[in-house]
Formats: sequence, structure tokens, C-alpha cells
Amino acid sequence: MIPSSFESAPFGRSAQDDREHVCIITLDNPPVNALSFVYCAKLLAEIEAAEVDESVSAVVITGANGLFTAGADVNDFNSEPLPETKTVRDVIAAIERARKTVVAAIDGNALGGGVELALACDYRIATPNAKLGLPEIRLGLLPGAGGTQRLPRLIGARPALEFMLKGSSISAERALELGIIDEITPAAELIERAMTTANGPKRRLSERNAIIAKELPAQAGPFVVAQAHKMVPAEAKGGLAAHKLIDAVQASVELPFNFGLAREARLFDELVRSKPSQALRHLFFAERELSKIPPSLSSRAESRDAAEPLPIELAGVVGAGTMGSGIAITFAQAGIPVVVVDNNDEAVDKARQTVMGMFMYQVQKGKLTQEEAWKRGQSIRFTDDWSELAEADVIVEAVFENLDVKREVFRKLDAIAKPQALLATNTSTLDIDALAQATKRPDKVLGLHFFVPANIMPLLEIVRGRETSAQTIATAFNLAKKLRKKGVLSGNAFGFIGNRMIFDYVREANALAEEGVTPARIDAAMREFGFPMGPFAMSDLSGLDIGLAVQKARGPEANGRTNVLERLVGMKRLGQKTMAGFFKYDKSVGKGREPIADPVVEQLFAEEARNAGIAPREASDDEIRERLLSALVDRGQKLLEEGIALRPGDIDIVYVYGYGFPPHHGGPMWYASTPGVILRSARSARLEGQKVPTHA
Ligand code: 3H9
Repeated sequence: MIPSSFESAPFGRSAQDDREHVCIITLDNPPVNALSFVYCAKLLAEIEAAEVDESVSAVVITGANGLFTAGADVNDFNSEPLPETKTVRDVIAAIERARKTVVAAIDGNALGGGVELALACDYRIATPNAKLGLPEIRLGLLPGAGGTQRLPRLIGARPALEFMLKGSSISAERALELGIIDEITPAAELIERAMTTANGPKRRLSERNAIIAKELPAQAGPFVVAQAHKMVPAEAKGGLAAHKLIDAVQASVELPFNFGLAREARLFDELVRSKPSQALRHLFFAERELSKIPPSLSSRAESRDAAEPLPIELAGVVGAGTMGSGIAITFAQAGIPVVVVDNNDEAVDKARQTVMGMFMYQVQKGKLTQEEAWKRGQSIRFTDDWSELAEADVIVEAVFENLDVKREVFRKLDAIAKPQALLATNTSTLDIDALAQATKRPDKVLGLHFFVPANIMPLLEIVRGRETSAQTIATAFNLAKKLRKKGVLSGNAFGFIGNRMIFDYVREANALAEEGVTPARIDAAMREFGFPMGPFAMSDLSGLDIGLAVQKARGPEANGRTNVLERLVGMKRLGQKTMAGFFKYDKSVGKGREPIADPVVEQLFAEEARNAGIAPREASDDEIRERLLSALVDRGQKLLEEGIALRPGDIDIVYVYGYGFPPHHGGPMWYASTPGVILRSARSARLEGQKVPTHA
């Protein structure tokens, strides 16, 4: 609630008179009101003008374009500010100096420097739809415009640190609970309410300074620091920004405000220049490039209007296996009802259980209410009647990975589905054009390659066939956004982008093992780099039988120098599912998921290498990493040359979101171009004068 002292206008003037003297400053820098250097200079001038204008009694700062602001302009971080450059720090300093009351009126997103700006105001009012966040950590940064000093003083060190370390946005309601904002008001009344509040009794400079000078309990310092440093990843494993953020909050509890601000600024500036932040900023922009499709890709002369995405209000899934159920859950979670067709009763029963189990789990975790879970469950309809797919706007087939089986499914779907429906395959390797030819609508056929588990993994490869239309692609990107997936466009090639590259990576790992490096050492070297698991544990997880089948499907190009994989499959060592593959597994160790080195496999590699005439040799951890990463980058480079991948950044997104590539290294293509990193691939690309991504 607003304090009563703010409600009446002072000095006997009517509230109406006062409102007329409130200066409303609207953040208006489309599309997201970013606080760029240039825009900050303009804003600063407006704030200073309001301050010196005798007719202005108070100031309200609000935002245009459906949001408050997305914070500092991330593009600016690549350029060195000149002495005369104005930044959000200058704007905030001016607000703090102002003798007039400044109220923040927030609707939509208030992020990063935007929240920091609001924190410097005297009062913060938000609409129920407002979302507040300090996402700097996701860019490898910390809030660098006073956020790490003001927020702990406002709401306490621990909640402030938790909020900043998470980096996710919170609702207005939660922000009110935490004390970040002072009041929630309906959108229609926001400005009126802010003006009335601004004209209430003035918050004086002395009062502001009292908040700034407020000391946090001394014991918060050691507690915050000791606990928090232990809870975040090591600096080398992507935790650099988190550790510096904790240091900044430590400064807020140990130092006077201005000293804390200076410490924060120094830490922020170090992070801006750090490699992890550069990598994360690259990923931020790469993600936003994904759906920008060059017009030249359109297969036919299509007008701009024809590329308008089609609405997706009902989805269909064919196949109720693991993949099909995961895809159905994904649609349901996005609020798109879905019909799942399968003629196998047993599979349907299992899928029903999986689906309900998933929603109930979310209820237990407090992510869904019982009612929401029930509604989601109801939005998935299982049936064996294919005709129920007639009204679906998109149908994804997720049946057995066999071209003939899938062709038959596409023929059937083409006859049942309405003419404008998209027909998608979830294949990870098969030819999209061969499937498109089974229909009379090849322009509406595409690949939607979800990753396992489909409802969790954030990546979706959108695969275009020869005739896939621009409108189909636009619809797929729209769908990906609704499903909260990062949609990446791929050309139609065996394994598309991600798997095509992983094949080479795994083959290089095998080559190293054939040369006498143990799978355990190879995996450890890649974990050290930041992957959650190494190539052999990954192969065990996806199943060696699957790996062998894919290898065979790829033909002679895929064959390694030895038959280790074939022999392991012959020994029924299929990976985690049989508790033995490249590693062994024990139910009592890490719930059966912890890889345990197995001398049997090491001997097998040695024996096969001897038979193939491969001499054993030493390899350092650096060489292991270089060879494996080079395999990825070399293939990535080829995919770019062949036009299968559109941009190096697309490949980076695939690897970070689909294959656990450590985000603080920016993805394989970004990493290869990092100054000081010499991979064979980067070197050869440079020699051949090919385009590799460059650092800003
Ligand atoms: C910061 O504030 C540091 C301070 O603590 C200290 C300073 C000293 N800058 O995502 P969208 C562009 S760090 C520049 O597709 P949506 C984006 O590239 C900042 N550009 O829209 C895209 O451009 P284009 C902390 C930005 O509706 C266009 O806007 N803030 C920025 O799905 C539309 O973006 C953040 O990290 C930016 N800050 O989502 C917020 N933000 O059209 C990051 C966006 O040319 N931003 N653009 O491709 C977001 O989370 C989302 O963009 C937002 C809108 C939720 C705002």
C-alpha cells in the first residue's frame, strides 16, 4: 500500500494542479527502449531539464513500446566509452541528485539497467503484467549501474543475491513481496497513480541518502560470501560472473555506498572485457538472428505475404513412443491442444502414464496447480483413429526410424490432413525430400527435429527440404517460439547440423582411444572443458546399438579404423540401458548413471588397434580437447560451405542448447575464433580464406 502521506497534494494546491506540473519522461527507443550511450545522453538531458525547470514539480519515468526498458544496450559493450559518453550510470546519478521526487511507472519488462534506474527512483509502481529482472549474469556480467549496491540495501543481501544470481524475471506480485516495488496498480491507472504519488510530500535528498547510507547487518557479509561462493560453479567452469557478483554484494555489506559503487563498476568493467561474457553476448545475438532467413532461400517465387506464418491451433502427433509423448507434452505446455495417434494400445497406455506422471511431477515441484495439470492432461487426446488428425494445423510424425515406414505415414497423412496443414517428421537422419515426395504438398513438408527429452531440451532443428516454402519455414519458427524452443534452420543432409557434427566428434574420440588414450581420460578432458559429459558417456546414454545403426546408415564414410563399436554391441554392451557400454554402470553408484572405467573396453581398443596396425601414442589433455573440438569445427565449417547451416552462430546455438557445449565458450565456431585458441580447423579455415566468426 502507498503510505498515506503520499496521497494528498502539498501546499494547498489541488491534486489536479500538481499533476499538470509533473514531467513525464517516456523511455522510447524502439524496439526495447535499450539504454544505449546515445539514448542515455538524450535521457540525461531530459532529466536535467526537468530538474532546472521551475514549473516542474516532480518527474515520472515510464516506458513506451509495451515495456519499461530492456536495460543497457548490449551492443555498446563492444565499444570503449569515450570520456564524453553518457551511460545509464550517468542517468541514475542525475536521478539521485535530483531535488524533485522521481517515480518509476513500470509496465511490461523492466530489465537490467532498467531495474537499476527504477531502484534509484523514490518510488516504484508497476502494473500486474510487469516483469522485473536483473539478467546480467546470463550475459556473463553483473548489474553494473548500482544494482548490486542498492538492491541489498533495499531488500537484504541474501534475497538480492539470489535474485541476481538466478537472473530470471519475476512477476510484479513477487517483486512487491520482495520489496523491490512499492505498489501494483492496473495498467489503465498507472500514469495517473504515478503522477499523484510523485506530487505527494517530497522525498528529500536526505531521505534518499539515508537509504543509501543504510548499513546491512555486519554478519550478512561473511555469510553471503562463504555460502554463495560455494554454491556457484568454479570460475573456469563458467562461474566468473557469479563470483564477481558475490564480491560486489560483499562490497555492499562492507563498504560505504560510494565505495561499493566504485567496486561494482570495476568488477563490471572486468567482466565486460572477459572472454566468457563476450561468448555469452555472442550467443544472445546469435539467438536473435536465428529466424532471420535470407530471401534467397525461398524455393519458389513467393510474395512477402506468402511468408506470413499460418496459425497453429491444433497439433497432431503420430506415434506414442518416448519421442511422441515428449512432443505431445511440449505442445500441451504451450497451450496447443494435441491429438496423438497410435494403433498400439500398450504404447498408448504407457504414453498416458508418462504424460500424467510428468504433469503430476510439476505439481509436486510447485510449478503447476492441480487444476493446470488436469487441464494440460486434458489437452492431449490419445486415439487410434487417424481421421482425428483432419483438423490439425501441424502434424509431427515420430514413428520408427525407417524410410519406408515413414513414407507410408506421410502418404496416409497427406490424404487425411487439411490442405494447409504442415506435415513434419521428427527423423534425425532421413531424407526430408524423400518424405515430401510421398505427398502432394512438398512445400508443406519439413523436419521438426526435437531432442530427447523433447519437453525439456530447448533446441528444435527446423529442416527444410528442396521444396519447403518460406511460409512453412516462417510458421515453424513461430511454432518454435510458442513451444519455447530455439528453432535453428538446417538444410536437408544426413544428421542435419547437430548430429552430423557429433558423428565426427565421436569418431575422433574413438580414434584417440585406438591410439591408447583411455575413454575415461578422454571424457574427463572434455568435462574439464565444461561439457556435462564426455563423448563415451554420451554414446552410452544414447545407446551403442543406435550409434551402430546410424554408422551403418551413413555408409563407408562413417566407418572407423576398428570394429570396437560393433564388438561391444555384439557383446550386448548397449550402454547405460544394459549397465555396460564403453563404461560399466553400477546401480549403487550414482543411481546407475555414473560411468565406471572398464579395463575390458580398454583391452578391446588395444587389441583392435594392434590388428589395424595403429601404434599407441601419448596425448596430452590439451591435444585431446584440440582434436575433438577440431572435429566439430571442421565439420561445422563444411556445413556452412554447403549451405546446410546458415551462420556460424546457428551452429553455436545448436551445440550449446542441444549438446551441452559450455555456453561460456560461446559454441564451437565462436570458440575456434577466440584469440589465442588455435584449432586445426580454425587454422586451415584461415589459410583457405574462409569465413569464420570474428570477435568484436
Ligand atoms: C545491462 O543492463 C547492464 C547494466 O547492469 C549496467 C550498465 C553499465 N540491448 O529478444 P527479442 C534487441 S545489460 C540491445 O527478439 P522479445 C534484440 O537484439 C542488459 N539490443 O524480443 C532484437 O534485435 P533485432 C540486460 C537488445 O520481445 C530486439 O531487441 N538486459 C537488448 O522476444 C528484440 O529482441 C538484458 O539482458 C538489449 N538489452 O524479448 C535483456 N534487448 O530485432 C535482454 C533486446 O535487431 N533482452 N535487444 O534482432 C531480452 O531479454 C529480450 O530481448 C526482451 C524482449 C525480453 C527485452
